[in-house]
Amino acid sequence: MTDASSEDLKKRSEVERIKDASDYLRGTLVQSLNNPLTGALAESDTQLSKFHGIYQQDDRDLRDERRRQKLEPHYQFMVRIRVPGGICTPSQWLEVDRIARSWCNPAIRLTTRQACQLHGVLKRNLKKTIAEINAALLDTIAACGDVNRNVTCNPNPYQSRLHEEVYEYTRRLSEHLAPRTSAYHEIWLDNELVASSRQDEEPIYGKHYLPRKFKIALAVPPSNDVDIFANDLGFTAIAENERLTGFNVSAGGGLGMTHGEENTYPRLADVIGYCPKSKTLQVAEEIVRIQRDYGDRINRKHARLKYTIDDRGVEWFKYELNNRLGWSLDAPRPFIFAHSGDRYGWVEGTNDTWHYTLFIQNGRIVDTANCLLMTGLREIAKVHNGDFRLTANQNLIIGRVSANRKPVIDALLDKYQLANTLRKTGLYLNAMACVAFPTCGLAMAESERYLPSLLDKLDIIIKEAGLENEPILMRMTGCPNGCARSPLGEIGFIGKAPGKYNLYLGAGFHGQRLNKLYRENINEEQILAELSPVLHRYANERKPGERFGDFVIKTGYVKEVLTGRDFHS
Ligand code: SRM
Ligand code: SF4
Repeated sequence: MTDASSEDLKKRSEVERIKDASDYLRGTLVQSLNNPLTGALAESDTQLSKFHGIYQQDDRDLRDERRRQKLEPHYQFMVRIRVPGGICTPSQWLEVDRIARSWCNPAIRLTTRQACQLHGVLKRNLKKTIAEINAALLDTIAACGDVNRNVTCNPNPYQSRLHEEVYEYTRRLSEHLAPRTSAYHEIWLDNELVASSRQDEEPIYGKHYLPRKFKIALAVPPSNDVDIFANDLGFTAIAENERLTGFNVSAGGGLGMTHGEENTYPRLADVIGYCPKSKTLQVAEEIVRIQRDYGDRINRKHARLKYTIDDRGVEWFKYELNNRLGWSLDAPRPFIFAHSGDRYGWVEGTNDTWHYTLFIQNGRIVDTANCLLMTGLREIAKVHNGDFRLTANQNLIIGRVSANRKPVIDALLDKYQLANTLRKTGLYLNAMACVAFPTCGLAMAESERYLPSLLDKLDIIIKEAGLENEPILMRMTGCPNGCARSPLGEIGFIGKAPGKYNLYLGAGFHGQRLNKLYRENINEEQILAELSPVLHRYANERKPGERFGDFVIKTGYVKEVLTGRDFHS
């Protein structure tokens, strides 16, 4: 339960004690920001700043050199901007672009949850960065921390009407579950009006918030590009005659684990029932409350909803939920997911509008000697009057382009050579890597900086095998936290140490099955040697339409994973 006696609190994790003493997420953040003697925050504030969307990091490439020079680490901050459902306006894009070039590393990082991150913000620039983000009518509160995070929703421009309805629920869920404390406005926006009407109540979360992060996704079948089953809570849209009637509810997904600790594992959510759309917020709120009351507050490695459900059972969970709702979820309705990737290039939507999906390698928007991606997108934003849609595969959709504006966008895509990537293989276009080095403090191996060169080598094998057009889902992460959803890759890599990865095979093409460990702790040479025969055999022996993930199970390379608890067995 969330209220804790001081005896209880002693048993709980350190983060629980920090939350308890934080006065609704205020802590000593103001003092930390004003301390000129260090580029860092006080340690307890580094936990609280996450709830405000801010991670303290240091440049890991510089760590050794700074240590040698007896300097403190090169502290800097990552700021995560919430973009519910991934939709923002061109003027918001221009603002984020400007802020990135003013106060951060001049790059925007699109994330696997349709948010965007700015890296390299120095402590002295944090306040203006956050204030300017808010001035653009975006925010960072609850982008991280033990609360509900950015709510994702597949952008599905080719099903615009249904998507619009589902997007509306995405927005409402995001607002409904946002923290109510006025700490954010007081600290970052100097909002005196808010300070005088200080808000200290958290009607949904209570003063200890949740035991751990909480994630919600909404999906519009047949697309599962949000990987709905990787979320604590999922709402799969059920429609009749293209109008939304309600949602199938899924609960208990999460992908993180710790190497060598088999009681931590990735788990896919169970579909537990159907709710009419009018009840969506109530269902979400009660599930959040169950997790608030029953989630593990002692061991943070065991604190996600997936463990609450596995420990007590799905039937207990359904009973508890129905009890709290005062009515029961219906039986789940039939639905079919067909894919979890993005559709590149132009797609026609409704009302004479068009949408262009652009491949962004690993979500990194930056100008390089070879490609002025950031500049090109800025120029597009200046003339675009539709929207931008961030996908959960780290790509970008230039959305709602009118037919007469299409040639203008085409000309800019051409000028900045942004569409060149469409000539890449199906493996290339379906690969994702998490951030990892140099900013992520938890990285054990390279990911974003390494995947492109590995892909160039794998592409040679892919072309030899004649698999250029075969979409194969490949995911790489620099550690087992799974930020690029590596346990859902038909080919998954999880970093173990510099240059060494575990290789997993056999996830489902539309996000319906976890993969399984195939080889442990291997280097690049071994990766290529291991994958080459499997890919060639797939090319020669697959049945029409057979997916790589299914093939490697059928041919015995790995066993099928049926539940999270099976993952390590
Ligand atoms: Fe993540 C922690 C980056 C999506 C599971 N994640 C981190 C941190 C903040 C590292 C840290 O705690 O110090 C990473 C910051 C790196 C950096 O330098 O920017 C980080 N996670 C990311 C992003 C940016 C990866 C990307 O390449 O796009 C994604 C941001 C999403 C967003 O906008 O909110 C991101 N993280 C995910 C996902 C995928 C998803 O949600 O669909 C997962 C797996 C699903 C899940 O939550 O189980 C994920 N991140 C984690 C975990 C493991 C959580 C667990 O339950 O075990 C951690 C570590 C933690 O929380 O202790 C983590
Ligand atoms: Fe960092 Fe690990 Fe997440 Fe990659 S998977 S961003 S290395 S926490």
